[in-house]
Amino acid sequence: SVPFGVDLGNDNTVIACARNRGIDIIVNEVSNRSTPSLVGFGMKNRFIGESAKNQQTSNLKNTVDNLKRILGLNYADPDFETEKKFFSANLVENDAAQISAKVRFLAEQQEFTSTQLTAMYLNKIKDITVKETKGNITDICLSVPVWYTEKQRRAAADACKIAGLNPVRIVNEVTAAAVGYGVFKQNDLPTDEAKKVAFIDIGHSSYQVSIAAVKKGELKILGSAYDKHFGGRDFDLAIANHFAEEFKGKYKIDVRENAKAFYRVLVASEKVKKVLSANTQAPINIESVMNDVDVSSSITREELEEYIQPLLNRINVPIEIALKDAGLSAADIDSIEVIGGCTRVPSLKAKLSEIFGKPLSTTLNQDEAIARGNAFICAMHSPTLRVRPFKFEDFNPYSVSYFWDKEEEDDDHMEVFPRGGLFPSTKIITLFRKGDFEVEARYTNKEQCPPGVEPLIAKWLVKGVVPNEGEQYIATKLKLRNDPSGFYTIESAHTVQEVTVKELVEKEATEEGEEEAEPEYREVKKLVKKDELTLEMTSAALTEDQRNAFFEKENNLVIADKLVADTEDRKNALEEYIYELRGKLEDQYAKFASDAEKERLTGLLSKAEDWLYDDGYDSTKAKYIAKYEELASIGNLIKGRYLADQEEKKQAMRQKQEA
Ligand code: ATP
Ligand code: K
Ligand code: MG
Repeated sequence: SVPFGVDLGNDNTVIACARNRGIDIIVNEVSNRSTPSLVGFGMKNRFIGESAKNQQTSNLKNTVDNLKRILGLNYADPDFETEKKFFSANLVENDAAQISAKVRFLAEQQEFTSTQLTAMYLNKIKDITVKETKGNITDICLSVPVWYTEKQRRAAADACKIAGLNPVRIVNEVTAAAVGYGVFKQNDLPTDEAKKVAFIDIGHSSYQVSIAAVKKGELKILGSAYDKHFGGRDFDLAIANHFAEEFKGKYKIDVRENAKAFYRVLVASEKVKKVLSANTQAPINIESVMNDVDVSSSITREELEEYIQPLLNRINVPIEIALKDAGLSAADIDSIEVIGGCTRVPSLKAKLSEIFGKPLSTTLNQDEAIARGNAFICAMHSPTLRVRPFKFEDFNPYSVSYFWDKEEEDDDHMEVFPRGGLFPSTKIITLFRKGDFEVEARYTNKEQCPPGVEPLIAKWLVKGVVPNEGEQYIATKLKLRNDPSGFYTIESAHTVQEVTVKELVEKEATEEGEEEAEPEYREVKKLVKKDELTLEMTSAALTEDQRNAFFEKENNLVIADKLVADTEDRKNALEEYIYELRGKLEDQYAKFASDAEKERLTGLLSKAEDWLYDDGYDSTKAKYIAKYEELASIGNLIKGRYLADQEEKKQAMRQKQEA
């Protein structure tokens, strides 16, 4: 499998693969280095990525964007209240108390869960990569926001699996960029005292900052923080709201009352925002935005700054939290690396620079750094590829405790992975048990987590516990792990028992010539593994059955979409052939067909053309092929004569030259 890294952005997704001794960005079907992150549903097929973006304005209700904001989120989560305003599709609560989109697809109402929607999108991303690399794409390193909870990480992993991908690692976005920095800048990094780097990513929907200690060959994330609702889309909305107000007075229309009109203002606002990153003023013109009214206006950079002031006023907050976690002050930071599309906004850059009292660095490609880091991490996990060794540890953002039914122990729980610890990390605990038992992992403090997060992370039934005869309890060892993907798990469990073993007593080396002393043994008590225990986990992940059902459904949708695309291709080929043959019949083929043939073929061509606009407008792939072949059987006969004549002329010419 080609190491495959995906930066699933809320706005656009970037793909990287490790190839040719380096990391390449994979371009999509229209040669773009990033692909819009959305899925649309139509009468016949789905639209994913570029094609979804192209139909968005005309199919708002059946187009779902902002995928990563609803992935793994509960419908009742207070965050969803904030999110709703960014969606044009109808979002409903599903059986799992999570979010599904209710769309019109294939002429009926259908629902797809946020995990399915993300899987559809990832499957398209995989398809783009397979086409571009011609390689086998199976293993993926997918990045997610640092604020993703266990539930959302599980949903991200499930989405990969439904798309036929094997998530070798789920990694935090900023961490992936930092790893890329550590690897690609290897030779400029110190070997003794670590360089302190602040990595700041402000994208379409959120803002994340991580403080890292980077050395040659290794990296530690010392602190991470975020603002879940701070990104380009908030800027777009602020601009759009300003224009909506202005148009109300100026044109007596309320674009907010019309979803399509407001969406078009939003799209125009994003363009204006981008123009203002390089210019101090930008025009906006939308034809017939609603009620046949054309609107036009303009905005200055100062005005934009005014509208985004509430955001800019809190830009310091995540930085302060992350610095505090890292035990550092702004002055300790050696370098500030900014990434994400939104960091192109001049006022935002100025503010960041002011906070640190230093100019910003742009060593990293702000759009591609995360994807590149992911591809490198995926390559690290590849059994066949050898990459430069690089060690990185991430910051655990939420304290997690494990709970059990108290028996012999003093406590019934333990905080195992505290906030601020590094992961991956392992801790072994011993419990004294009479038989099978349950363990739960829970977030210790709800306040540390985004609001709305349920405390329970996962639970396990530990099976196979049998005390020794005559004993009430047996020591049970659990290997608890905050794994490389940030999941809180129990990796393995076993019981131990005390056995008495004979151990050789080591003696002073005997002098040469002295008689060999008899080996001496003593009896010692030792703890050895008794039984390996089985762990039955209930986590936020889908059950295998659920996942398999989604996987199958997704495969069927892919097959159906492919049939629609192939049918469309065959139809286009037929249409083109009709025009081509008709033209040639009057031109280069004219003298190679008899009048009777011409009449017959012209008749057939007209008939085929009429059919295409009538019964054949929406026909099957087989019928398009059959029609094509019917025409080609006569067309090829005439073409054959024409080609033979061409060949004869060529030969004649050659003979003439040779003579
Ligand atoms: P997220 O990281 O939040 O999931 P994302 O990764 O898709 O989202 P990015 O690709 O980092 O986001 O950035 C996209 C955002 O950057 C969009 O809001 C876009 O309008 C904005 N953007 C892109 N270019 C510019 C520019 N020149 N000036 C201002 N904003 C820009
Ligand atoms: K992006
Ligand atoms: Mg991003």
